[in-house]
Amino acid sequence: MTDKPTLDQWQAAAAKEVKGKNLNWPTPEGITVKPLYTAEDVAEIDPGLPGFAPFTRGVRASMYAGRPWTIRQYAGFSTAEASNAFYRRNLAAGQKGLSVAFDLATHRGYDSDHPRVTGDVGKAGVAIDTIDDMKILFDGIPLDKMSVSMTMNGAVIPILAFFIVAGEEQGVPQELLDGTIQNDILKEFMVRNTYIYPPEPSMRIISDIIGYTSRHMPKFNSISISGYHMQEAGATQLQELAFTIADGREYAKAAMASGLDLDAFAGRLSFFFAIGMNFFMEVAKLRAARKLWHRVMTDLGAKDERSKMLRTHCQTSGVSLTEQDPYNNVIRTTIEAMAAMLGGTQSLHTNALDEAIALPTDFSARIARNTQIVIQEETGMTKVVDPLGGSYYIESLTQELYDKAWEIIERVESEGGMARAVAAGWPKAMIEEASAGRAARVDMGEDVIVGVNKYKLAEEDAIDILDVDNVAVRESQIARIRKSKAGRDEDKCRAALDALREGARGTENVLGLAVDCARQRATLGEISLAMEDVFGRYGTKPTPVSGIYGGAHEFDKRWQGLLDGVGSLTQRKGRRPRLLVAKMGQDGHDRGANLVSSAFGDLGFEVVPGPLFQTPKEAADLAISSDVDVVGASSLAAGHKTLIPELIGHLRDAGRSDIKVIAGGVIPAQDYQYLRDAGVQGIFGPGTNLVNAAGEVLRLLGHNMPPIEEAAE
Ligand code: MLC
Ligand code: 5AD
Repeated sequence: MTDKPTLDQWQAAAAKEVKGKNLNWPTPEGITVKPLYTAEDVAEIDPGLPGFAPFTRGVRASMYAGRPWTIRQYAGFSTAEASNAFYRRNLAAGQKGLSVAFDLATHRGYDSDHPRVTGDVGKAGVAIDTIDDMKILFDGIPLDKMSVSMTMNGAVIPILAFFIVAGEEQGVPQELLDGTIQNDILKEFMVRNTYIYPPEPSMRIISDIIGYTSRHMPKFNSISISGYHMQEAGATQLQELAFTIADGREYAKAAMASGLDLDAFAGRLSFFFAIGMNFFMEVAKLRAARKLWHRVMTDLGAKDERSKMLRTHCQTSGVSLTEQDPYNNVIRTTIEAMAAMLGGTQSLHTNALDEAIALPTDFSARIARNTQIVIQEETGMTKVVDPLGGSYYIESLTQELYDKAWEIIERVESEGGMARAVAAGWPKAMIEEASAGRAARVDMGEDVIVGVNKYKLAEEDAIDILDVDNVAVRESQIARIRKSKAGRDEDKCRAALDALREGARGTENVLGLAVDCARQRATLGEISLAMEDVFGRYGTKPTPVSGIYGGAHEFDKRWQGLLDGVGSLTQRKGRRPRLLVAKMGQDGHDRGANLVSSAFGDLGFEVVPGPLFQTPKEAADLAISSDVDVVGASSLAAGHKTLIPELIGHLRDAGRSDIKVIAGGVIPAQDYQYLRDAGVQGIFGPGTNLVNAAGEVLRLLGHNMPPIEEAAE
């Protein structure tokens, strides 16, 4: 009989196989993943049982063996009619819950007829201006049977009020409404940017909603505390985990400070995480999240076990998907969906293969939905609860993430909580640094993305995409606003809005007052404005990080070539080249804009990081007053065909056609010619290598830049 091999023997055998190469994997989370985990790694770890505290293995005893997670696809575009028809088709084909995506005008509290939103209406989601739109959105969908999630944070008061009144007018009392409102403002200030009011009144709105729903809507989840957007903005999974739990703690504390009993509302706090490509890390993240939340709620004094259960929705990662060779996205999404379910999610959205280019079509939505249906109904994977429980690697990684996240949560706590940390700006800065590091690793080929920086196709096939005619949608919305206003009692409507304004000034629950406004046919813009009169509208200036992207390229010859190019342009002009990074319309996705600002700043450009939400005229004025050489318009929310040509028109009218305009972001190839005809001189789609893009910009500015590939040799 031979002795059992020891760990030392394994170590020697492995080292011999790889000739001494270090097999440890340092992850962006600061975790050193080893090539092997054994019983020794988990000797101290007891993950417990599913359905029991601290819920590491899941919040339900039977989990998917009892009831599978909810297939809940996030969707919305164009008008309420078009979105309603899309929802009904999806439900007939096996989707189980609804999840509404609103357009950016709605998010930011503007009616479709507002001059600031001409490029945004119906584009990134559905346009909702009045209670009549909301009723059409759910036409034929019984709100006492279907659970509905609504992703809304800025205009959360009018939207929730419309939802309640839509239920009422369908014959469903609010007690029976089942669903979730995102209502998570802290991450908006950090990464998503669809806020309206300053932080303090925004936090009060959240407490008002938690108070109202805990009293009147027992089945409704009052908040969806979201890490998703942090990961999309470039956060590591550890950052996403820690800041999300810290956000949850902050909301619970704020609601308690407003006089609510913790156990009266905590059972309806819910969560939302992104699931990216680091498969095991994502599984461990969800397990660690449940354990962390149990600790946080116990510390805050929760008595009811339901209050300590972290229930979550997940969405596969948008940022992990590519425009290039987009069929690979089906594979990526399948892997991510498996991580979400093995991590024990309650509800899941799987992204469509055209994610990096446009909103889903019926075709791409079908594949995305069927990804979940196939896992649920063909694989047997749902039959066993927490099947990865007990895996040496998973248990050890869960514990490591838990410990590291707890350190960050304690730092947040010691500095006065998450609202303070967000105001101080360090979580956002940490995320932007992680994002710049990741972009540099991708651009240098260290992190592989198939079809983008390795195994590239010689030629890409165009795919059919959904294109929304925002001009037509805007016209039909304006007609409906007019009709809705014509049919209302103006005096009653004004009185309800006045009462809301007064309530906002005082301490009355603003949601209750907004429900009265909705009953009187006040529009979303009017309800938002009544509160804006009291709270004000919030704005921030972007502050791009410096040194990270450039630092990572220090020894890259191509980077050196670019630095030389910027140097000679500077000499020739007598000043450094100047770039305005412009964000127009209500599109708050600023990851791309921040990256471009950082990278060009590191190259020696003078970068003017434009404020969010500019009109084309404001962006043109800023370009002229800053005397820039080039404007880079970053567009991730489909407004490019309206906004960028308008910007060019304003520059031309001012006699400054010499200022060059380039465009970047989520711009489908189908739109390139349209933009070129409008005068755009360079277009950089998703997955653009910033080093190559910078070379093109230098050439555009008249520098005789050799092609980047040659420079690399
Ligand atoms: C579940 N149930 C069970 C069970 N499993 N009962 C017995 N045995 C089992 N095994 C019960 C639950 O207790 C619950 O009842 C009911 O079934 C429903 O299950 P659930 O697990 O609560 O699922 P669901 O209703 O889908 O709720 C999931 C959620 C919720 C709690 C995470 O908050 C949610 O749906 N969130 C979705 C958020 C979302 O879609 N966001 C999109 C963001 S997109 P009971 O009575 O206990 O409730 C975005 C992009 C962008 O943000 O930026 O624009
Ligand atoms: N319909 C479907 N998916 C959407 N997303 C955003 N808007 C919509 C919409 N209207 C998805 C994308 C994006 C994430 C924030 O949500 O996957 O990455």
